[in-house]
Amino acid sequence: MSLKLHVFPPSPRAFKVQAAANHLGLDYELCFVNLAKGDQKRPEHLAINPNGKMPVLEEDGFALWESNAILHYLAGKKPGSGLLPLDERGRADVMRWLFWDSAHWDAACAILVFEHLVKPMFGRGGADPVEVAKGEERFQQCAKVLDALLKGRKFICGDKLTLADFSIGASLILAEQAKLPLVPYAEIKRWYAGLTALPCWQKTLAGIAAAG
Ligand SMILES: N[C@@H](CCC(=O)N[C@@H](CS)C(=O)NCC(=O)O)C(=O)O
Repeated sequence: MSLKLHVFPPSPRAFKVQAAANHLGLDYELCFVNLAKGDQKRPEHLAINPNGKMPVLEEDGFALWESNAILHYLAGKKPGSGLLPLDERGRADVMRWLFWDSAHWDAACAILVFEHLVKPMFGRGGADPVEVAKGEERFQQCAKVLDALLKGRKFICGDKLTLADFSIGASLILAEQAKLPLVPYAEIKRWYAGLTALPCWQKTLAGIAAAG
């Protein structure tokens, strides 16, 4: 199989690329990057991502890192799927949300994932209250924008599922463990419930559970 996804499955950034590939019906080989064992810093991994991070897509000598760039590449394999609209404004709208994810949403969620989940999991001490407060403030700023946008909408870019939903929805797979302060955001919870009902979402979650 020529398409490979190098992932640590429990991570939202790994989840989004697998869920999108599953939705698109693409065949891929899952290459497990064990972050707990430092696989991401081994020479063979640094050769495909000098940042020493996952996810990484590899295909016929082409290596691509950054989860949102990977989503874009995957959608390009099935141009009719609608995940990346063909009209210029539709595409730009999706790209806007992918950039927003990288710059703001993922960045805010990552602080809380690190403090509440990664630290206890890897024995790196207790949560730092200053970091938690910073993460919660940034999360709330983003969540207000997203919640307001989602009023009267099924998906982030309108009636149709796009890459934006995979990119932004993925962080919520850890909402409980990372203590993301979602309680006031009814629209986000409604939208996310819709994503969790998608067969690709279920399949990807099942894969994480099976990987232990
Ligand atoms: N912006 C990157 C972030 C990638 C990233 O930070 N991955 C983390 C796990 S979610 C990682 O591999 N960390 C391992 C390390 O830093 O040693 C993306 O979206 O792909």
